[in-house]
Amino acid sequence: MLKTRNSCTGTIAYRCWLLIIMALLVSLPATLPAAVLAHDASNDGAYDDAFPQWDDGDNGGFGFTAWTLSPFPGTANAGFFTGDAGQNGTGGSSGGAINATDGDAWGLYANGGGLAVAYRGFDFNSDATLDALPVGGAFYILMDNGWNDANVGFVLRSGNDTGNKNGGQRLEFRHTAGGNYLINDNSGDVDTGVGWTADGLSLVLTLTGTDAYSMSITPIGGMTTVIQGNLGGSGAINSFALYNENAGSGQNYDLFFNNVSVQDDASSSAVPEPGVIVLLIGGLLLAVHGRRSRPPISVVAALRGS
Ligand SMILES: [Ca+2]
Ligand SMILES: [Ca+2]
Ligand SMILES: [Ca+2]
Ligand SMILES: [Ca+2]
Repeated sequence: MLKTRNSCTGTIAYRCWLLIIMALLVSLPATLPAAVLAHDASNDGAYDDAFPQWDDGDNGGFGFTAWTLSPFPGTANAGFFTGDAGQNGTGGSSGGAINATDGDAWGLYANGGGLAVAYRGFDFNSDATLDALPVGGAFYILMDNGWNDANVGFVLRSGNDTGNKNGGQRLEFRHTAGGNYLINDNSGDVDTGVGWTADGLSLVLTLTGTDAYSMSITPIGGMTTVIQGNLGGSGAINSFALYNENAGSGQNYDLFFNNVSVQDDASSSAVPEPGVIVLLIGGLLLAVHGRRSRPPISVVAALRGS
């Protein structure tokens, strides 16, 4: 009768198994923070040139395609600039917390029936083709609207249709005159319960499934509201459109954004908790101690949790 042979039998078995366990521990993935796939803010050098500073074709930061601004150059009824987000909404003294370190944010104005839309795609690897927000990943942006007689907000989209802000729409966040902030998803308009503010909002959209999202809405200095739902439309989220649709005339009606970012999934690169590792080591030692005559497959089984 043939006897099973392997390299971990005999008097050196214990030391041999310990070496295997150490090798397994070394091979555990390292702790990695969530990767920032794309980021830009109004203090980038792309927005420090001549008025209006924020220009069609600007491409500050990284991980995005260049901006398409419409209309550009701006008209009396719609356009773009950089400015102090503390100057809208309450006669010139609202919160300016979303300003970058150089004291400004991206601004959009629209009145007299005008519409200003800033389009941008995700291009994490800079190959000029759009890249998808991964499941588990998140889109971050700061928004500060002032007085509003119509609609202001942004749209997360599939494809970067620069002729229609709602083209490829998967989710829209907006403020409509006289109401709370709304999310438009596959169920239509969802009232977030968050009321108008001219002091700015921090917004995070996390893709929790191919068609599912969780959105955190935090008025600057206030409580966070979380809304969960399903996306409308179809296709990967790979672009966004910021818009001011006829909010009104004058600086009190200006709309601002800043600090737009995309991050991947923090949990996908997480390592087991220390307690889990201790249990894993303990389990392996027990398995080795009690089953030293077994072939190495028993260790693989132990790792699989059997
Ligand atoms: Ca600036
Ligand atoms: Ca510029
Ligand atoms: Ca403000
Ligand atoms: Ca790309």
